[in-house]
Amino acid sequence: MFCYQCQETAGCTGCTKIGVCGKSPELAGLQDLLIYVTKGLSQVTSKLRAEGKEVGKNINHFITLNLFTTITNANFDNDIFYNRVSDTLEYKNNLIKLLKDNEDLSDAAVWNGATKEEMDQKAASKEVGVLATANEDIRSLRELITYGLKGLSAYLKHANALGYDKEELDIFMQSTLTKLLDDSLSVDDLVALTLETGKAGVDGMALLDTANTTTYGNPEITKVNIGVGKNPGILVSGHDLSDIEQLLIQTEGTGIDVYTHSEMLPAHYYPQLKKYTHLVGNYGNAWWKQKEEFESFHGPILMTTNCIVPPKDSYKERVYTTGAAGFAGCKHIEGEAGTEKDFSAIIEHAKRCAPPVEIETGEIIGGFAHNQVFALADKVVDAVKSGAIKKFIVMAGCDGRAKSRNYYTDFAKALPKDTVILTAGCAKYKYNKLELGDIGGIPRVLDAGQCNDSYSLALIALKLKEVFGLSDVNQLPIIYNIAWYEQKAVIVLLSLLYLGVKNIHLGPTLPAFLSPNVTSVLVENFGIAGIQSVEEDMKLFFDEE
Ligand code: FSO
Ligand code: SF4
Repeated sequence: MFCYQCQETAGCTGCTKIGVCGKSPELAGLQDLLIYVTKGLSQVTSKLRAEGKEVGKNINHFITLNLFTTITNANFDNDIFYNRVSDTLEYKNNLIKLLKDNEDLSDAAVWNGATKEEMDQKAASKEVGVLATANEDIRSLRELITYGLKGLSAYLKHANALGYDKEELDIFMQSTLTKLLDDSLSVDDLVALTLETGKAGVDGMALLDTANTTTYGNPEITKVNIGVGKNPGILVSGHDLSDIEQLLIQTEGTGIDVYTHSEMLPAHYYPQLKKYTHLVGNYGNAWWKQKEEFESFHGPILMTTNCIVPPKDSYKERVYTTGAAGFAGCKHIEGEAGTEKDFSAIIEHAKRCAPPVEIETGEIIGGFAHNQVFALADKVVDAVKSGAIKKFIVMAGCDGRAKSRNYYTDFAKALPKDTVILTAGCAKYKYNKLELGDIGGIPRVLDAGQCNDSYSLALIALKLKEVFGLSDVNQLPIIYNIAWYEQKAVIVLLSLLYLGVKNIHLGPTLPAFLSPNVTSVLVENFGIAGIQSVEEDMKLFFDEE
């Protein structure tokens, strides 16, 4: 196996024996094969479109889900991948029959395998997988784009689940996957395609933002309880708001409480979700602490997306998955995007469980997405003008297991008191319980929501640029110090680059999939940099004053 798609990749170079995430070599091969045949299917859909033929929404959603399923920590169930490869081949073969011209299709589009053995053999062949591209710069850019598309697929899937589609994005995704099979594309072509992927990222996050806010209202300032109640509970993790809504509806009046976990915390900020009185709080922290926290929760846990940590036997039978998430041996709740799911098995399970053990008490505050911040704009602008707020620090992104990530807690603590952190994603758990205080009533940690709500942070920056009459977003007093872990953070990064944001600091380490030459391109054109010690970075960011 060879996988280097996430920040925790072995030795900061690549997982080759087993994934640090728990992914086996067999599973890694199947994920590579799924990406390969999805590129093949995309070549066929792109050719069909070029011939003026329609491609159904079901195919677009299927391709989106294929990509999402291969994101870090989303799905650990080999059988799901055998099935998805097999379904991909079936769709593709049916669509090939509709092509007028089926000459010059790539191996990815013409290969077929009917049995698990054939799939395993193909997965291990030299055509499939990251190392199939020999040139390290071409490989680096192909993977950067692939991971960006994986991140985009997650956001599109959530929008699709709420009935929102934007066909141009599906067309872009599929034509780009096809281009990744094209050996005639140069480094320059792929750099350009990387920025186009960033544009699609902005559009994808905008689509999801519209889907979320139209369906559930605009996030508003909300205090979220981090203690527990006396009833048995169901813990909902991941990012899919339509899943938690359906569960909230189905648990109403049952005496079961619903808690959010990790990236589901922002569900509390939406008027149409916070209205449920049995949505009682947020339990625990970021994804990587789940082994201890799922143990003490006592009730069933619903994983709606990543990040799954392979569960311990002691609580595995309480873990349920749905959507793109999966784990062999855990019950999967079926249901296509946009359909009603039946959560009765989880609800019945919860009734047999003890209430959660309280692991902390108090409240955290959030809900500072664009609409809420715009409502406070006068206050924020006054604070900047009066000098009460000197700088904003965008610390969006992900949390993770690496000890080096304590940097972000220490960094937040060391920040001057006249600074405000803008955050989104699970990175916030490194500092959202520190009680950093407020500046004239504006909390020093403004949480916009999930990682895709980084879109809100970009809108806020653009609004500030407008209010202060600046010509360039980089003239704002904003520092970008982003923590990444998996592929959704990659599309957020590409989106920020597309929006023209410069000098982003990325940590705790730079991606292993960036070759030295590709890193140089990013450094020269965008001023991308890593992080140093907290002390050095404090000097770097604040010493000029
Ligand atoms: Fe975190 Fe996991 Fe939201 Fe990611 S829970 S790490 S970037 O899936 O998507 O922030
Ligand atoms: Fe390794 Fe990350 Fe790939 Fe898992 S997803 S195998 S930890 S690089």
